[in-house]
Formats: sequence, C-alpha cells, structure tokens
Amino acid sequence: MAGMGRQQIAALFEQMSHALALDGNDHFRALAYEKAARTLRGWEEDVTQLSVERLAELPGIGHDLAAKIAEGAETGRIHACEREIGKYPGALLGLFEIRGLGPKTIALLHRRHGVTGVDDLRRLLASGGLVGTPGFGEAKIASLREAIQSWAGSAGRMLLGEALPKAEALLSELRKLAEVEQAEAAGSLRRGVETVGDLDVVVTSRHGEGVLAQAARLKGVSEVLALGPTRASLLFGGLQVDIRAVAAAAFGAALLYFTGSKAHNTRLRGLARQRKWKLNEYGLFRGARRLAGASEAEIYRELGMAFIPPELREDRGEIEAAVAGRLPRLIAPGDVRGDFHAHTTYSDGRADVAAMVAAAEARGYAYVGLSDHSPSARIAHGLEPERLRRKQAELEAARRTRGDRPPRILLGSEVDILPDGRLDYPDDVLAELDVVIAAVHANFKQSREQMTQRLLRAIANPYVRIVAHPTARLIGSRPPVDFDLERVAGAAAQAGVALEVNGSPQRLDLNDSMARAARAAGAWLAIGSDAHSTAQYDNMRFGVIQARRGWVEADAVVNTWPWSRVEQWLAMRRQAARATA
Ligand code: DGT
Ligand code: CA
Ligand code: CA
Repeated sequence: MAGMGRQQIAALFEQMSHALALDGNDHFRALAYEKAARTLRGWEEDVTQLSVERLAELPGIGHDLAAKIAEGAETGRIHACEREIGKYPGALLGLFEIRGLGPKTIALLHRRHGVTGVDDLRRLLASGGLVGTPGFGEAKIASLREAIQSWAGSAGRMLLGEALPKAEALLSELRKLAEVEQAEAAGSLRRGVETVGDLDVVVTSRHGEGVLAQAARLKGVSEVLALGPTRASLLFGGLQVDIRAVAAAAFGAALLYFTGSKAHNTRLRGLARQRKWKLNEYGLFRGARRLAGASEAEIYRELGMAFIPPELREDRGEIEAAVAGRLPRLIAPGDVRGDFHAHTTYSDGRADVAAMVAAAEARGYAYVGLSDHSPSARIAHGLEPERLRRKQAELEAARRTRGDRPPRILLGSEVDILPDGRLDYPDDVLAELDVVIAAVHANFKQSREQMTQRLLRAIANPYVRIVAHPTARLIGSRPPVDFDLERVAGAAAQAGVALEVNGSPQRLDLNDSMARAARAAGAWLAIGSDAHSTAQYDNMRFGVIQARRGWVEADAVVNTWPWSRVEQWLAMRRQAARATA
C-alpha cells in the first residue's frame, strides 16, 4: 500500500481529534491532534520525507505524533488512529463538519436519538423528533437546518483553490506522455467556479485508448472508476477526474462542449440551429461538412462572435456582448501590481516582515500592504497600539535599508468593524496607518438593516480605504452576512473606498456576481490575497479569477494601478479628514 500524503495524515488526525473529543475524557489529546492537523495542513514542504526527529521539531508535534506521521507516510496506515476512530459508526464523525455541532451535542444526538450521521439527523429534524430535547430550542433547530443545507451545498465539491493545483499537476503529467498532443482542463474548473464537482479534462492523441490506459497508471491516481476507449474516470488526489480523448480536429469542439456551462452551450447550439448548422462535441457542421472544430476560437468566429473567455460562459449576457463586440477586457493576473492585504507574525501570519517583503519583491510587486489585525481579533493576536508602534518602527527600518528597491512597504491594518460600525482603533491611530482595511469578524447575525448601517458607517470613516471580505462568508461553513449591496457599493463609490475581492479559497468574497454588482454601482475593487504565509500570496490568482467571472476590468481594481495613482488614492480621504478636523 502506498504511503499517506501530508493532507491525508492531517485529515486522519482531525478525525482522531473528533473521536477523542467525543470520548469526552481526552480533551488535551484531542486538542493536540487538532493542532497537529493544522500544522500539517499549513506546512509548505513535504513533511512525509522527514525523519521522526525532524518531525518532532515542527510546532505542536511531539515525539508521539511524529512517530505516527512517519508510520502513515511509510505504511499508508496509522493503527492507533484507526482503532480510536473505529469505535464510532462510520458517518458519526462527519457531523463535526456541520457548523454549530460540537462533541457534546453530537454525543447527545447519538446517545439519545441513535443518530449515526447526517442522514439520520436530517430525518430527525424532518420528523420533529428533536423538539423537546434539552438544548434544542426553536432557534437552535432552525440554525441547525441552515447549517445542514450549507454543508450539503458544498459536500462532495472541492474548493477551486484546492482543485486547481491538483488539476495542474495532472495536466503536466499528461503532457509528458509521449502520445499526448494537447491536454487541457475543461468544466467548472476552467470556468473558475468557486467549487468544483469533478474535473473534466480533454486530451488529443492518435492513440487515445492507449493514452487513457497510461493516465490510469499515473502516480497520484488512487482509483480507476471507469476505463474505456475514449473516456477514463479516475480519482486523483481526492478529486474525481473525467478524461476524454479526442482527435485533434475535434479538440476545440470537445473543449467547448465540456467546458460548459450547459446554459452557455445550449445558447450556442441554438444559434447554430438558426443557421441550419449543427454544433456538438465533434465540431460545427453544415450538413456533413465540418466548418470548425480544432479550436474554440474558430467555432466562435464561425458563429459570428468574439472568443468568449471561459469565466464568462454562464449565459449571463456574454453571448449578446460577444456578438456586439462589447465583451469586457477582463483583468488578467499580469495586471496586478501589488497587494494590500497580507499578514505577518505581528498578528496571525506565519512569516515575518522581512520574509513577506522579500516574497512580495520576488513577485515583482510595486507595493505591499502588511495589514495585521486590530486588537479585538484576540485569537488572531491583534495589535494593540503599543505593538503597532513596534511594527511601524520595523517597517521604517526596512524602508531605510532597502532604499528605492520596490516594493513600497505600507503599514496597513485589517481593522475590525465593531457591531455598531465604529472601528477598532481610534482615529489618531488610524491616521498613522498608510492603508486601513475595515472588516467584519464577529457579530455576523445582525439584521440586514443593522449590517447595512454598520458597513455604511465604516465606509464613512475618512481613513478607511478598503472593506475586506464584505460578506464574511466561509464557503461550506459560514453563510454570508446580509446587507444591501447596492447601497453599500454606492456609498463606497462616493467615498472612493474599494470593496475587496478576497482571494482566499474559502472566502472568494465578494463573489463573482456581487463583484459585478458592485462595479455596476460604481465602486472600485481591491483584490487581496489575505496571505498568512509567503506562499499564500498566490491567493491573488483565485481573486483575479473571481473578478473575471464578475466581468471586472483591470482599471476598476485599485491594486492594478501604478504607485503614483495608488498614492493619490490613499491620500485622498485623509486630506479630506484633515480639512474638516
Ligand atoms: P461540476 O463538475 O459540477 O463542478 O460542473 P461542470 O460544469 O464541470 O459540469 P459537468 O462535470 O457535469 O460537465 C462538464 C461540462 O460538460 C458541462 O459544463 C457542460 C457539459 N455537459 C455535461 N453534461 C451535459 C449535457 O447533458 N448537456 C450538455 N449540453 N452539456 C453537458
Ligand atoms: Ca466537472
Ligand atoms: Ca464531469
């Protein structure tokens, strides 16, 4: 049996921590496993190659856990964990994934109602069987229903940010196969949808059947679900993959078909039919004659429209725009010149100021905002004014030694928006900052009107330049807060405040359609990586993809601007504040 990878071990440790928590007597061991799982998830190198001694030096991993990691990496199993987890019915531990359910509640549901998993819990809710159970008032039951719904909405789907690197690894392996000519991802992944059900891949080869058989034997393939002459269905790194092998002359047609969306394709087929043509996964045909098929571009051209970027293919007006020659010039990764939203070890980042600056320089950024949390973010180790001053001094020193070398280093802060819309730092502290990012991190359940007022008040603060992750949602685990986007974006537009498209894979907030609506209301956007490590600067990419899905052009995004324009924008409201003070 193959050894386990880092993420697999992390997942097993997490289950182990849940099993121990259910047991109720092993609180500290449960915490230890949870912490180790987090360390493994966040670690950037391949820990499975390390010796037990080196593993034991990782944060939160003692000798005992180090030995278990080594056991998993070598043998593919960790016996002690399997034994503990095996004490519970298979699906019971899955209940931990549902927001609001902790060990005490799960144990109670199990003991009192025989619940062994989500399905049982659903039935119990539907039959009203929970009513009268201590601790399950009306509000609790309602929020449990909502939590199950949002869990089900994302179950079986993988975050784009997780799926994309896996897809790229697979594509690069496929392209190495001698008989593969082209290999491209299609489906929701290519459209940049925030979660991916399965990965669709199109390859061209003169020996399709042989190539698919080779694909099924690639490293990283854990299961072959189906294997035929034109199609293989595999499990690769936990992601289900459908590979179709086609002839080069049909590559564009197959790519178009399997990229979807279904709604987009249906419209295209309708347009073809109007001309008495036929569009399918083999090509665009007039009678038996193939008008186009080798590339998507020629198919769009024959249909009388501009090439439509995959992110727009949702039948949200893109076909009309392409026919009229009015597609937006979408922002691209190369347009980004800086990042205002990165954390350091001053709050909850894993890399210190020097490392974050060096990594921003390596990315070629002209400016970077090191924006740590404000004090009320206690778990995130927010900075009270005293430590903020220490950070300011460190940035000042870094600027002196670096001279003119980019990036420009901005003292930023991600400042909590308190429940009433005031900010978590007083104005005299805000005045010291180069960039103020305001964000909601608590009290998510306010009414629509309260939340709208809260955001409007934050935007009215003359120091605020960006509102980060405006809905505060976490995909699959926390629903978006409710507010009037049109009013908030309108006020942001008036004040020159940018609304963030947060690129962190669990957030993607604003999402695609909200980013589009914010633009329609005239607001600027800022794409932020929300990096908590040097590697997470890469989240910028996912933010750019969501912005593209929102029809966003580069000029609307403040961090595509050259420094001279950013400087004016940052100074804008501050000057207004001074003038009225
Ligand atoms: P997913 O996998 O749930 O994240 O979403 P997609 O969009 O990747 O959907 P999937 O994998 O079922 O199919 C990939 C593409 O193939 C889809 O976007 C359009 C095309 N397709 C699949 N089934 C049909 C169908 O029955 N009719 C048409 N017109 N297109 C289809
Ligand atoms: Ca798919
Ligand atoms: Ca599929």
